[in-house]
Amino acid sequence: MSHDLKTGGDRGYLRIATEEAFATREQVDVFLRMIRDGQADRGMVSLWGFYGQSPSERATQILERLLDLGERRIADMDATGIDKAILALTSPGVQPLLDLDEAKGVARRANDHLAAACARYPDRFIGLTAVAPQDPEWSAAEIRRGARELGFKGVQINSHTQGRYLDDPFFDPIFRALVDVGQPLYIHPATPPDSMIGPMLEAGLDGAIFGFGVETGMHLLRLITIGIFDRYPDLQIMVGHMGEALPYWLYRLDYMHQAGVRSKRYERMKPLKKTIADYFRSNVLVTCSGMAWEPAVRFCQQVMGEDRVLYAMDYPYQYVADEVRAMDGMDIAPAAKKLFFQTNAERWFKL
Ligand code: 1DF
Ligand code: MN
Repeated sequence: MSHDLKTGGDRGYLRIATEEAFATREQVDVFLRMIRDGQADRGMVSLWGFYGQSPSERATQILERLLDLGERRIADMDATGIDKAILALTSPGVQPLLDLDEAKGVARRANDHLAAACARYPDRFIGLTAVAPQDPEWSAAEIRRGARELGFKGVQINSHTQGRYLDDPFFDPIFRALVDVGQPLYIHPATPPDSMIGPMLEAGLDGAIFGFGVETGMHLLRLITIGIFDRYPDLQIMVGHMGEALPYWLYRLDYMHQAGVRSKRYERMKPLKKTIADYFRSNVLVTCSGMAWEPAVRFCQQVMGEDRVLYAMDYPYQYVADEVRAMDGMDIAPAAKKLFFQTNAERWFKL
């Protein structure tokens, strides 16, 4: 496979990349300060101790690209045939910040900065709102500002917030705001919290290689099993990396969940209106970020439906032209390919 990658739809579809990251200098500087001051969790030390200050080519190239919301990013999109990028403040956003006012200020300024970039490149950039779930009421207001004033099309939360998960009723104002504005929630990975990271970190498995997926898949499962979609039937939750492994587990998840409910083994595990697999076909969307792998894409299309699997590049963490070519070359019907690259994103983000 060696075809030219062009924007403009020469293959019958536009390519809309749905998990694309940017950073602000202020955000990275706060991470580095927290690492220096001993306020960072082990995951931040591992992740941002690397990307924020390693002299390696990977870290320096990625940091430079994260900080650019201008010509360099557009040139990289042009070079790989990406028509539109759905942009979000990179993980872990502001979620580890201990000072609430600082967290809200960094998130609000990142949102304003992103909105200005989207205004400069209105047919290339689409924004997602960054929030500070440490303050759920403020986050709800920021979700409404993002949707109504900044033109953003969804919200990204980077998994746990200082060890707390979104199934905690504390975070309910965030879900009410999402349903109010009718936008999807993208649950992006973060490194696992200190309570979980130990054996992964020891083996170098805490980050994107594996820990991200374990943490984020578990997070979505916590939400499903608490009944989030019974409470909010119109809510759509997206996850990257081909569903953070959950689609492959669906059979076992449902078997064991139902066995657990029947036996009343866990107080928290209550009957749900639907099976877990059925929620994946009505309320969950997956993207192929970091997983440009045809068998996994087709498996998800088979178990979730072709309208629930979306393209993502994960720029700049995985900026690989040949992965775009591999996805172009998938042996799936032209109509399914257009859904994957273009129409599903237009539909679910209401572009
Ligand atoms: C990495 C990967 C970092 C992804 C990310 O954000 C990220 C990485 C800090 O490779 O360290 O978003 N990713 O989604 O695969
Ligand atoms: Mn990512």
